[in-house]
Amino acid sequence: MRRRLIAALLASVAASCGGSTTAASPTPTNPDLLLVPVLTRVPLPSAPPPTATPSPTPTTQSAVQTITVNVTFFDPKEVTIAVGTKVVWVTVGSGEQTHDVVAVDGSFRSASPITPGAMFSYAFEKPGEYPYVCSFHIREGMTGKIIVK
Ligand SMILES: [Cu+2]
Repeated sequence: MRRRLIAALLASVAASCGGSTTAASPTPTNPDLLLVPVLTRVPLPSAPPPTATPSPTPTTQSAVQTITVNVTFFDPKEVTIAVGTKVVWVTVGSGEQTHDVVAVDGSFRSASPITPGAMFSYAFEKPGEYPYVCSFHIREGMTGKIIVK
């Protein structure tokens, strides 16, 4: 009887003291982590200010007019340009299509056909109206007109 009481007391003492040594200490904090400076890129005072890249002054009216040579049509079909404007016909689509650009009055004429992916250009120096066709697709209505003013 007495031995049992002592054993019970010892057991309760051991339970109350043992196994709880680590819970009392707070989680360690590294003070250095809180003091790490945040590195940012600050431009040096002596650095020259960013220079504006020289760019050509935008012109209100482009001196180049592009016309797309599409499946069976020119896009845009009709354009009005200023004297001196260069018109560039650019072929698009598959290489199986053949096109050319032929002025009705004979004032300009591209290679026939234009190499697929290639382009043809002509500068219009005289005012007037210049209807033109694609000789391969004239039956499909593949015509256009340049109005030079
Ligand atoms: Cu054509």
